Amino acid sequence: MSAELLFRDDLVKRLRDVVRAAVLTGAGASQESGVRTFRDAQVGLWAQFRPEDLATPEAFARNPKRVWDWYAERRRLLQDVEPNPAHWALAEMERRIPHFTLITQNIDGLHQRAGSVHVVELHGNLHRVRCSVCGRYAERWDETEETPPRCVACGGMLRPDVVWFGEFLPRLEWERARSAAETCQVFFSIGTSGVVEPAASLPFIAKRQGALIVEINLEATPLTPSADYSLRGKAGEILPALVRAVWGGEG
Ligand code: BV8
Ligand code: ZN
Repeated sequence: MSAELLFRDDLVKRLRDVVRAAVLTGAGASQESGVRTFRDAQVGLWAQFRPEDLATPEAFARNPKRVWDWYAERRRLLQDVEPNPAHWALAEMERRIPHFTLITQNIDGLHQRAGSVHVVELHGNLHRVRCSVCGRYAERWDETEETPPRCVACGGMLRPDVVWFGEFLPRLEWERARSAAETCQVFFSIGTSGVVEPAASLPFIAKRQGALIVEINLEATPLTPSADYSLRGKAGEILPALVRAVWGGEG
């Protein structure tokens, strides 16, 4: 761990007084847990595909087995994965800030495993599936030789309960995310390249109503020029240090 990170006094003071905060996380928040980000090239069997070519309804219609097997592989890889200090620090922030909404683009469920309670999963959850015909949800299903497995209610093919490119976001989640962006005093954008819409527009909605924008990311993004503070580095190092600087105790 490098020397204790120093934060601008005005940032620390603003955060100490904050009552309403919203956070948007992307794949970079899970990267230190060992979960590949979308910017990382696909590896092994999947090297010949781009996520955008697998995470679409067309890909599933064309080759449901290949898409199901890709998500099954990502689910299997998650079995050996633990939340990292970024997830723990965000769970601590939720306990410290009276009105705190954590919006995530990630589908790995790691925020909940680290103790975050109010999590808005904009793009769904890899551990949940639903029937592609009757829409019935399932948290458990029988793995069969044939993949994708079939719905017990109607025999339709099961699919991951995630939002694919070209699909609408779940309305309730989007409404909760947008409302948090519209009412927060501080908006954090953490570990996201800020490319995918409509999630990428959330920090700009917050900025328009006067929220303070804090970005934590390894690289510059389209949001960087608009951020009040752009903290360049690893979320798993910056967030715990920030929590300690603002609230003391275990970050
Ligand atoms: C929709 C679930 C309405 C699936 C995902 C043309 C122009 C503009 C928009 C569009 C367009 N064509 C289509 C669109 C819309 C499209 C879109 O935005 N496309 C992009 C590619 C241009 N959006 C949609 O389709 C959305 N739906 O618009 O509905 C509609 C309906 C019908 C027709 C038209 C419109 C649905 C989008 C949801 C897609 N599903 N995930 C799955 O996971 O398999 S998106 C998926 O990719 C993630 O959820 C995430 O959102 C995105 C990846 O982004 P990031 O999370 O940011 O990850 P990334 O790797 O990119 O970046 C990581 C960052 O972290 C990097 O900057 C890195 O430097 C940093 N980092 C790395 N390590 C660390 C770190 N930072 C800190 N610490 C570290 N340790
Ligand atoms: Zn069904």
